Amino acid sequence: MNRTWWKEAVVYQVYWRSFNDSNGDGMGDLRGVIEKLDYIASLGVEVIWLNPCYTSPDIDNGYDIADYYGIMEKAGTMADLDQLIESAHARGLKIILDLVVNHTSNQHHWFEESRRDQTNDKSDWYIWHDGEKGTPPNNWRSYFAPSPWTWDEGRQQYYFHSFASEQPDLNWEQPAVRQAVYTMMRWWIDRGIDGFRMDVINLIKKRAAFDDVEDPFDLSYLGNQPGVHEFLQEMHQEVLAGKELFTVGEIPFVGPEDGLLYVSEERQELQTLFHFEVADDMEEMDLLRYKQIQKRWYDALYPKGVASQFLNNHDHTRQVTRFGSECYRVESAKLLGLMLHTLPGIPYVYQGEEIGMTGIRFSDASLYQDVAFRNRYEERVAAGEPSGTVLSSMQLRARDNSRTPMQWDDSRAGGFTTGAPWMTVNPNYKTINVQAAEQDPQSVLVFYRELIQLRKEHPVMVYGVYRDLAIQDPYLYVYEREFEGVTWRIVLNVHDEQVETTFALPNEQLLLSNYEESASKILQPYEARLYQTSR
Ligand code: ISL
Repeated sequence: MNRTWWKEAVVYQVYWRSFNDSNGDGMGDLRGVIEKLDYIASLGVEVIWLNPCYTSPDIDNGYDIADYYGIMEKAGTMADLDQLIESAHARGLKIILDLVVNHTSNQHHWFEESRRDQTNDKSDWYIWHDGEKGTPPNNWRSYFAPSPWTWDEGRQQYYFHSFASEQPDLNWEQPAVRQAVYTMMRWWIDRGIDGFRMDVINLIKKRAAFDDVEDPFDLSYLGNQPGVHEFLQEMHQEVLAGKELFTVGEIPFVGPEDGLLYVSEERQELQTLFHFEVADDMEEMDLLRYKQIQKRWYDALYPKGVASQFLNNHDHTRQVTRFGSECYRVESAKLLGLMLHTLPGIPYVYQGEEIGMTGIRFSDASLYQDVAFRNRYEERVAAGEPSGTVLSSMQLRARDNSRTPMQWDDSRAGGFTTGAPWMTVNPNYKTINVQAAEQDPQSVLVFYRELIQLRKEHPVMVYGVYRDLAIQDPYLYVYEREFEGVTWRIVLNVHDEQVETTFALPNEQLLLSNYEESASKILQPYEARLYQTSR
């Protein structure tokens, strides 16, 4: 595998609306991100992934774009974004933007034109289907709605949407749509951005026929269809080839063999991907399964392509709460960080993860703002399920878990805003916040900085071959990485009780651990150790 800057990078994800509010309106904004660039740079990361800030009615927090060339008022102005890019570059940070081109907002002028009648220039820019009002063309579901079909009175037809009805899917079969997307991508590259995080990019190709399916709740019919690679290769040729960019595709419904087709270096599509075998499919930590997933992806991808490592983002509950332990918050936050940064692949840090922020359970359903939550909650309650049961069954995985504001200090609203925060601040901001973490040498934040620094100094962390040493062990995750004569051994007790092990190496060089005393053969709950065993 050849050495390249982006393989060595750590990506920091900024969900700007919950990051830092510069003008007191209660919502984070681009100027707020600029104010915190020194903080982001202090982590040692190389790349910022900025969630969508384009003009949008904001039904799905910016993933419903009405103008790809404009900036949402809540976020700021184009001048702010230009300044953000420039100020990031001045600090050696790169910026990638979300590319959301599976769908637009229903307020995009393309859709407004397309829905006018069946003969206009953009009539086939979206996916229209004949049918009878009240009887959708098939039995599919969408991610966010009981049916992916919405009836349009003007056209007297249904249109297709993989997400909410306000997010109609573009018709990628129409070459003019593809060209419009490529033109827009080039425009952003010329503006100075360093790449794209491509939203559900393998959904752009639809099934050849919209036939009924046996299990509508298994949404895999929405993505990864034959022909998707032709689109991505074309996009690569038209936009990406020969440029120093970083591209990561959000690719649901793929296993490792298919995954390789998207990221194999010789195929020239994307550089890396997010798959969902963990975030979507593994409810809570199941270590045996997690190890298998890591092994299968490593075996399939390396050395031809590069994986991504993440356990949370703006869609997925904070990792301490879901995959670690709030009782061992600091220990498990460090363990999960150490694991993600030493497994093969590019590590992503979602804002607040670096201080061990936790998820939240709202006791009242009305406090959840996410369209996915609201639509599903209402559907289930309307179907007769008791509201309390619905609420409690949805709390752990609700996307708003990760969308509460960043906790900067212990002042009102966690220092996020001087106004009324758009979303409830987690009350634990009094103790879990950046300011407190900066003053505590044992904090998760200090640990993350050490972890990220190690990556800069040790190519084994990026390029080392991966070997699982105890794949059958239900509590311990023990693996080695080896590169050019250097071997690292990572020993993790992914468990809330002590475990005795022969994998602990008292005489070896300990590079990092999350307990002060780590010479023993007994591993404490969520203890994590990183040894260098040979060089
Ligand atoms: O949110 C999920 C599960 O809780 C995911 O399955 C998610 O819906 C899916 O991964 C697609 O996510 C992306 O596209 C959506 C947007 O709402 C998400 O925020 C984005 O990350 C539609 O654009």
